[in-house]
Amino acid sequence: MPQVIEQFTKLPTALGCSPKLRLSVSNRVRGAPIVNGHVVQLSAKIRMFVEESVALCKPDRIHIVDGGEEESTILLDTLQRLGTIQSLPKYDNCWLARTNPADVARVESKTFICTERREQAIPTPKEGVQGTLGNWISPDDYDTAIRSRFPGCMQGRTMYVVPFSMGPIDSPLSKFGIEITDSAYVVCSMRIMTRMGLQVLEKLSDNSDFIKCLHSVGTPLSGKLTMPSWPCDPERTIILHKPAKNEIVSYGSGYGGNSLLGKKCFALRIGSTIAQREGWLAEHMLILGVTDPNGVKKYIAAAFPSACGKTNLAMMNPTLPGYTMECVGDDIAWMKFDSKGQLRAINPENGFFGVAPGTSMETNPNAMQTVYKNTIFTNVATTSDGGVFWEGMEKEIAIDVEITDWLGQPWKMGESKTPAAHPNSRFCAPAGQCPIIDPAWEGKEGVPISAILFGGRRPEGVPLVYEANSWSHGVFVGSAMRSETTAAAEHKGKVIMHDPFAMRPFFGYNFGDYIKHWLSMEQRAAKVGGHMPKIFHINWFRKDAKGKFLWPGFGDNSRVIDWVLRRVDECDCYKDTPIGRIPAPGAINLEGLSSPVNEKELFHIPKDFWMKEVEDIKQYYDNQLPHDLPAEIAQQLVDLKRRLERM
Ligand code: OXD
Ligand code: MN
Repeated sequence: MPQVIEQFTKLPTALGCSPKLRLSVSNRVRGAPIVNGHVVQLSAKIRMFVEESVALCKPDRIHIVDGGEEESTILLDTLQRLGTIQSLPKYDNCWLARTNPADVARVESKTFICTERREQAIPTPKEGVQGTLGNWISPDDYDTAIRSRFPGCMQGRTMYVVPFSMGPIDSPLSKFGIEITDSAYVVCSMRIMTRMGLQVLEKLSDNSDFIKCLHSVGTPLSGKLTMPSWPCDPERTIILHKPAKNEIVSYGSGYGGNSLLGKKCFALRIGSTIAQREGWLAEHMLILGVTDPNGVKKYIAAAFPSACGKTNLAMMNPTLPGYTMECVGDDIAWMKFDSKGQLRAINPENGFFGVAPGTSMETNPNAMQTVYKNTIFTNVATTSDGGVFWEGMEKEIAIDVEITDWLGQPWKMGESKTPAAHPNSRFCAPAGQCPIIDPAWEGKEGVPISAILFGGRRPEGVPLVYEANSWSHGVFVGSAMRSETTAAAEHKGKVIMHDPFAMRPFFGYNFGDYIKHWLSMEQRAAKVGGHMPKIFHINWFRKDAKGKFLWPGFGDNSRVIDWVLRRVDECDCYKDTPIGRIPAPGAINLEGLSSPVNEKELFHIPKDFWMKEVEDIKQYYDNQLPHDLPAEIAQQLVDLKRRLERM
């Protein structure tokens, strides 16, 4: 529904500078009045960024985001009046946003990395083959893309200046950013997903560098008196990254991954390029703390492609008696060696931007308990008692409630043919509300990582778990990862896609160089007297001949984690196979499982399947990385084939 023009927000000017100084300096940038905050709060570098952005985007007014409660209330109120969000009275401070149906997911085809030379950003595929490891844009085209979209794009609207930190503000592993955006939805979501506001401005007051993030939904008002409730410009959406300048520019989409620029754009794409330069890892990984029955605590990091149950694993309630699991993060890990050579991880985020469908009291009670306060839902269905609904919650709503689908249409369980919630609908909730949040989740030094897990949805052939024989074998396993596709991006249908390191949509630089960087970590660790964690591959999704899952999953995945951690302690509970080490018969603790599992089938390694897998991986490397594959990884594939032939 079209609504009234965006509000001129009247907020108390935030403190942080002397009142005298504030009075003596005009509170405008290039003529645009600052309606919240004061120009003297901006460091010279931030001010220059704001000036350039104002000159380009021509907003009517500027709002320097302070991150406070009062500001949040006013912004939510503004969004409500615009019709962008509606309140969910069943819960405490929860909101639902319904997007334009053309703006519902990350758009990988419109996401680019800008470097001088193409091969710095993406591998050169074999001639005639379409590259699938990211998109490159030249500096000239980058400038043209901006010039043809941004001039005047914020006319009639408010430009928000969002200072944010990826990682706990005082951690040496954290990095700061400034997101300039014309979306109040983005500001409210960034408040949940990052540490946002005046503390960050204070940190940057020494004029230190930050990641520049410029975002516009691309809907200037220019004379119009109304604005759509979900402003966007899907036809011209583009998401640009320039690692050499630590710069992100996003236009046309208000949806999460495209507009909350701290997440995929900064923490992964730009983050991975910084990590390569500085010798650490920025990864698409959850971080989980595991305490065993003896009270010994270890942390694992795990990479899964989007919507493969990462959030469920990150918040698992273990079924194995005596175990406790605690969540540090569900999506991204930044990992660096400490002075003793121990790899330590922080979760750079402050919230969860989780896929809603499939999340329920059965599959992830901790997530469900996290989302019923201070949460912004996007594209889920609503219930007539003021709550939310999505596929998977069928047993959790009263029978007599009426459901309205994500498009605002009446929806009937068992009758309607379309999903009630969009398959990529989300909850955006503060991580600190998770009942099993790890006590060390905001620790400055990060948590020590003992094991790295790779995984994916593999209905056939891939065992429940196997361990890599060495660091370089593990890196090979990560590079060869494949999974059934999901709804998190624009792909259609279920196909098994290569998603190396679960990073395919998120590499900030050439994947061949990324593999080399991973390989180099072993030597870096050795130099400071440390060693790399063991690497494992897991697959909760193997099916039997009738298409039934062979493994119960969820809390019972703790049984696999138990084996993984015993292997970290070098327990002799494994069996060598051509693909790696699998649990010795009986080594996985299956006691107390609600129904028996077919261990033999779960760990069966069919030679034909794996010979075909080797061929597929070879073809993938030949097609996608004909010039960029490190020799060590090519050798790993040759060795795997040789081991399989001897089977
Ligand atoms: C996500 C994704 O949103 O991986 O986390 O797509
Ligand atoms: Mn993700």
